[in-house]
Amino acid sequence: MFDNITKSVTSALSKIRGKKVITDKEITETLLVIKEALLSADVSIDAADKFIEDAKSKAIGKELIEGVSADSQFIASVHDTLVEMIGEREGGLKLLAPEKQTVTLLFGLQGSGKTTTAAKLAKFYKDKRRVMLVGLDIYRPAAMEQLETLAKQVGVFCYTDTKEKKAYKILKKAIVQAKKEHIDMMIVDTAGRLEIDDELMLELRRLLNTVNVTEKILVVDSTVGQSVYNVSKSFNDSIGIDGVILTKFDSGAKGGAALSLKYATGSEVRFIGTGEHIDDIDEFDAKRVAGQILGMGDIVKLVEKAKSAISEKEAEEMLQRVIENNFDYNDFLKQIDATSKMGGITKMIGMMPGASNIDTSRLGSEELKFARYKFIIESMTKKERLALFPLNNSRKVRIANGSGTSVYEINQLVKQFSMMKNMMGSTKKMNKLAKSLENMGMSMDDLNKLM
Ligand SMILES: Nc1nc2c(ncn2[C@@H]2O[C@H](COP(=O)(O)OP(=O)(O)OP(=O)(O)O)[C@@H](O)[C@H]2O)c(=O)[nH]1
Ligand SMILES: [Mg+2]
Repeated sequence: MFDNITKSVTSALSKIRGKKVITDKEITETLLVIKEALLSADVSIDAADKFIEDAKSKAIGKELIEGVSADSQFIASVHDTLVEMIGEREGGLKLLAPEKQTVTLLFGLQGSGKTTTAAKLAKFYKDKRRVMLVGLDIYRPAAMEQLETLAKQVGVFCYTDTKEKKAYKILKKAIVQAKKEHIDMMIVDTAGRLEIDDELMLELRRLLNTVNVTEKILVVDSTVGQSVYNVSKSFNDSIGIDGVILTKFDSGAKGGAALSLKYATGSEVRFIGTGEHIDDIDEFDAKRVAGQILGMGDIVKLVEKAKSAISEKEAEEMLQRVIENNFDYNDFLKQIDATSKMGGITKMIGMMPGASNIDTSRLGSEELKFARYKFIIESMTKKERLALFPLNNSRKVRIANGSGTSVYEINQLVKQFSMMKNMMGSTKKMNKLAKSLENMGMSMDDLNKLM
């Protein structure tokens, strides 16, 4: 979805790759190319200007950190500035402890995708929370039916009332029902209007006065270009918004709205709708998006990690996860990160249970492959990284585009990941892993406790 920006940015960055010293002129030139790319993706001019100013002040005249190359450091500072512009908050809705009920109010203009998004969110959270959808579109009985149908499809509770003519009364009754059903997450769909008018705002305010709303989330059609900012500002001025969901990212949006919404309105993007299907929703993670734009994974983490070895705590956690057979892509990523710190791939392969039969003469290319795997995993969503479901083709294509790799490489990664998971799962091999961890400085006592 940020393909064009990524293309221009990576080609600008390639000019400074591998340089020992980057001059101020080179910094300025590179940043100007990035600014152009942002503008052509519909990022607001103000945000693009601020980006240049901030990135310059971070990069020009700064001393180099020892042991980290000049180009990595510059890219890391560009990444930081991008994240500041896009948003620092993690995506997703605010969740309270289970059984503490949250009420998320969705609102927005007509046809922006509120009802569809409500159902997508229900599906997204239904494994973690007991979800109820609530329909408050009192103007169109068909809208309530639409929600009921979607709720059935997803398999969550749904509360609607086609006879009641006051939205806040329906909401009140829904709350009572939700208590009975021990619902801990209510997602409330409201009626849309062609334009922002007093009547709509009055109705929303009435709802806000009726119940304790956890978050007010605006749903905006991203294909309207720069008007995204106006719509968001109007709603924010009138009732205050906690976050935004941008829909229809699949229908030709250039991405700029997602990148500068926070700068323009102070509200952060939480999710992006990427199609009409119930699964077409992605949590919006600013750091991941920034990495994507720079054509690489999370470079900042890369720089940080280059400075610190894998901690004992991490090793311990990883072991525990292997014992519980929860090994996921995050752990795989940590393993890859740990390679460089533990004396390269040869040593790590020696430490991997059951991996001793790998042909070590091909290690050079293995090293490269692992670097690419890292980019792939960093382009996955949080949910995908948990490896709870197989990646379908459209996900693979998205990840391949985001990480500058190919579906073929993703398939290879999936294969290797499954192999590693299996190897690690067997208890016989566990002892070997325990030994390796001991080599890393964990005491046998710690291991015994864990095992
Ligand atoms: N391509 C695409 N279509 C979407 C997306 N989200 C919603 N839609 C479509 O947009 C249209 C309107 O969606 P609704 O969910 O009914 O919108 P709404 O905001 O509830 O509309 P009103 O209740 O009339 O105000 C439907 O045809 C949806 O399928 C998206 O992310 N991508
Ligand atoms: Mg609707």
